[in-house]
Amino acid sequence: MDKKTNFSLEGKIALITGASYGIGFAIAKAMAGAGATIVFNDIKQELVDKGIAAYKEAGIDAHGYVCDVTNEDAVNELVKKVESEVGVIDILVNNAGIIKRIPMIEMSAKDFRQVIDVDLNAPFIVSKAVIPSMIKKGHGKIINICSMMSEFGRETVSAYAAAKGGLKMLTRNIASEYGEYNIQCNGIGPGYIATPQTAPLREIQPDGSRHPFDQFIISKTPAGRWGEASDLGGPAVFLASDASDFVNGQILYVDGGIQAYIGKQPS
Ligand code: NAP
Ligand code: GCO
Repeated sequence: MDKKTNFSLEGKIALITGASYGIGFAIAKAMAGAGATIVFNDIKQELVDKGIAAYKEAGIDAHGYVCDVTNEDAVNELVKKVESEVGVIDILVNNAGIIKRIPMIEMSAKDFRQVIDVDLNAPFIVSKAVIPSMIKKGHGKIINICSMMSEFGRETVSAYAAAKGGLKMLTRNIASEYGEYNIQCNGIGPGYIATPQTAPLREIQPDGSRHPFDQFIISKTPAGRWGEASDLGGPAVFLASDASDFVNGQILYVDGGIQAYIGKQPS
């Protein structure tokens, strides 16, 4: 098999942060399907347990750990534990993330900082913790889960857009600084995906109609649908595989074409 068309992840260990459910879970499932050993973390033991059960149900023997990715000591502890119990991490997916939808002038600095902490500081902390072993091993893949808000703003998501815009540039900087060690760092920019994070934007209205934002996204997406978390699995496997060894510092948008489309005229 020519290395450049090798999409297999056999023999590779992948850490996906915040992957008990949602996009992280879907990416982990796809990577397991390509042969990777899955390691994931979540903040609460009960969620880690639920995640392990869900992976088992999917036929995956995942390794789950409790860890708050904003806590540098806890992250360093996690990486040490994983290296001794599972092995050196070949693939890191910085997936854990939160959003707070608050008009900016009503948002407290505390809330703003919390979003930046999880969505930007944590990918820095976890990447910093895994890169030294990747350098020793002679290869590594880092995939940061960015967002359309790495490119666009919208009402009420100032902290999230600032974090995801920063995450795009952190991705490019890691690519620049560590490319010489055969470490590739890229981003995936999902469009609007149906997960718990976007559930409030899809709530059925009291009159039984779709949420106005739901209708807006449908009109802006050529495929006329929200993305599913599973739509991100293939792109993630590609960026985690040997086949993407010369792809570095890129953000791969998986948005169903929203960014290419002016939008359907309202009927
Ligand atoms: P989600 O359903 O809210 O899941 C987020 C996950 O991150 C949860 O497992 C959560 O655990 C975990 N997490 C949050 N804070 C953490 C922390 N400090 N330490 C460890 N784990 C933490 O979100 P999602 O929709 O799957 O999104 C996953 C990623 O994709 C996020 O980075 C998000 O910004 C990004 N994204 C989502 C969309 C979308 O449309 N859904 C689009 C673009 C980008 P808890 O349940 O314990 O909080
Ligand atoms: C929002 C949504 C978005 C999506 C995603 C789009 O409130 O606009 O939550 O931010 O989560 O990031 O790519």
